[in-house]
Amino acid sequence: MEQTFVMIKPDGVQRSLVGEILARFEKKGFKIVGLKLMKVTEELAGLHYQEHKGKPFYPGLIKYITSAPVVVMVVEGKNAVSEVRKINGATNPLDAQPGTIRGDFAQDIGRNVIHGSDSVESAKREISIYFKQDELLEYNYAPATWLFE
Ligand code: DAT
Ligand code: MG
Repeated sequence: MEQTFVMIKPDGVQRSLVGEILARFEKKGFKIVGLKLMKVTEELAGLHYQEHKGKPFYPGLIKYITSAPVVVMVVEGKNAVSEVRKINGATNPLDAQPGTIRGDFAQDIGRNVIHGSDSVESAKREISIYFKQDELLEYNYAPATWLFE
């Protein structure tokens, strides 16, 4: 099973979308392996978005992501990385299909509500930025019997 890193960004928390968004991942059958509310520091934001350093939108992105609490989680499931990105929708909400999180809840690329890792390697890197090992739980996920043949 694959794990990926997901963040409900400050706008998602402020707009009271945490329950709605969590429900989408739960209903898909993803196992939640780690989950917490936290404030992203400048240092963590710099590590997370290092690939975007120097781009015109970078300062605004850092200001946004550090502006208020976020919810971070690690979810596990079949092809979790790409499946989560499908559920999230296109980066620019204007391109995101209805039925996706960004398509349903966002309008602006600078306030696009949710983050999901773009590859298994990115997921590993991002999980290690936001979670300590003992915050990731191993447990028996009862629905698995009914999710997988
Ligand atoms: P994604 O979040 O879909 O992985 P990304 O990694 O290319 O997208 O960019 C990270 C975040 O940066 C994205 O969620 C929103 C912001 N961003 C990206 N491109 C942008 C742009 N052209 N203008 C403003 N913000 C942008
Ligand atoms: Mg990205």
